[in-house]
Amino acid sequence: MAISLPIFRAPRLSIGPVLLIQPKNEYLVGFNETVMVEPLSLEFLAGAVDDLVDVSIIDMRVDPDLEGRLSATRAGIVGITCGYTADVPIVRAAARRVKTYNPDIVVVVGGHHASLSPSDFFIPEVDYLICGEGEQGFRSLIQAIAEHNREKVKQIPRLYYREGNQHVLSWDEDKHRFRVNKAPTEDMTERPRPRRDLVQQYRDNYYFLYHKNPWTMESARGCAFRCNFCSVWKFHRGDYKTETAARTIEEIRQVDGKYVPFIDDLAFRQPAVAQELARGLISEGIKKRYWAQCRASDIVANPESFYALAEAGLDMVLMGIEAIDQEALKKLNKGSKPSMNTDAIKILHEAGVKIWGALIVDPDWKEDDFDRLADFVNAYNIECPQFTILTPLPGTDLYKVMENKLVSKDPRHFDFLHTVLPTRLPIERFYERYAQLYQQTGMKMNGMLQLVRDKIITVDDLRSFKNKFQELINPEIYLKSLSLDPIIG
Ligand code: B12
Ligand code: SF4
Repeated sequence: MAISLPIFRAPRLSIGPVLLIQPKNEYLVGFNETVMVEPLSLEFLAGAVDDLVDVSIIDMRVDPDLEGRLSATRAGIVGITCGYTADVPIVRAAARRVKTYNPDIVVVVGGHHASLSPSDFFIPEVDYLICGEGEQGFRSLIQAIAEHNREKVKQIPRLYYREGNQHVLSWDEDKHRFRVNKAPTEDMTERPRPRRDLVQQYRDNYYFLYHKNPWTMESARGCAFRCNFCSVWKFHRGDYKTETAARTIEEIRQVDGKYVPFIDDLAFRQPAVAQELARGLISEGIKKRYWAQCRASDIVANPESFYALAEAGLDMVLMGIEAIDQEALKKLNKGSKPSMNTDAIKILHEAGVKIWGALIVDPDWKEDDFDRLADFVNAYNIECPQFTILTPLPGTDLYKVMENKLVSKDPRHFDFLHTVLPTRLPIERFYERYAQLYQQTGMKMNGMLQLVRDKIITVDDLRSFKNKFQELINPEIYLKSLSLDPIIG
């Protein structure tokens, strides 16, 4: 007879349940139309506290009824995520809605943008803000709140607490030493499991390009590089860490969907781990398709990893090509060369992996710069080009250099699809050329038709993606941003 062992859990705390909020950004165009995936950050946070309190997630991109959920869950604490700069006004608005509903609910904010620009949330409706990775800090905060222990709150590092009208930083280390790990680390492998079940009711609404019902995966945090436009290494303070292939395989085995995007900023950098992952997926007969963000330098240095991963199901790689000439790459401190990018493209194509090429459009461009970029994308048959406008993000090195040139500090413009810097071409012409880039290169429909033939996606999936994509090729959409209504509050 099987004996069931008792499960020892920390005693549950006597505070109201926690509701974690993914807000909805309705401004402008954004890439929301082409990708909307589960709020993995909130799933990890939920996994970090679910032995202490009841916890649930509302994804307002699908269910806008915040007050209904506050009432149904009787939440005593809410956590709101702010990953994108463009989300600042909606996060503030969500905090206000919570406090209007019930001023006693404790409001905590965190996330990528919030960590790099905390003062955006120094408003009376935000009680606490946690910078950096959230699992440990959020757990400690909930424990401290349950114990009504203000001193304990102040011991939590990189936390802002509200004192009257002021937000005060608890404490921070004097100087952080970079930790770029070459092998999996314990804190990654032992971090809580994401509570994917908490977004089950929203699953059918998530999409990744033309793939329905994607399940996202995380196997690394941070980045080993120092691009000057990028906020990732700033958020992670220069660290890079990974989990074991075994844990990743275990998680992949458990997810239901067929398409699995890895959200790591720098995936498959450690060849031994990448190859163990590929071998494991193959030997276990796990048949899914994967998407990941990888560096050209890693692809060129370890092509065998990518051949193995392709065999295991790697479908598409987002590669930060960024620029097509050496001078521009140097200006961005990208640490790569044009020949490295084109070599990596060839390796991936030989392996049968499609390329999502991330390319930066400089507002300072002349007409022929746009032509050259379109020619490059077509010449190298980049299946899924992504053109983002050079944007000095708060917290980056580029921001420090460019701050005095910004033509807008409206956070809604910081979505990489609108320029916040002056354009050399007249603004209408700039957006016309920008939108044309998508028309001139587009998504390679041949590849997509093959997916239909292979029954990986349906004709309807393809049609709905094409309709959403139309927004990106309409310059009027970008020009609308010039006359946004002011933000209230
Ligand atoms: C996966 C990803 C995507 C995916 C999906 C994103 C999504 N969730 O919808 C895709 C590919 C679609 C995407 C697209 C874009 N993305 Co993106 N993306 C990411 C990426 C790589 C990982 C996000 C993630 O899931 N991380 C894993 C989780 C576990 O980490 P986390 O979110 O940081 O959460 C932790 C902490 O922040 C904290 N935390 C988070 N929320 C909260 C809340 C509370 C209360 C607390 C206490 C703590 C806390 O705890 C969590 C666990 O430790 C980030 C980079 C990054 N490292 O964050 C960029 C990033 C968020 N994306 C960015 C951008 C700009 C975009 C794009 C505009 C274009 C582009 N450059 O790629 C588009 C637009 C998307 C859109 N919706 O309009 C920027 C945002 C910059 C900014 N300041 O606005 C980032 C930071 C990358 C970068 N530097 O370019 N993206
Ligand atoms: S752009 Fe990519 S490679 Fe460069 S620092 Fe950011 S995450 Fe790392």
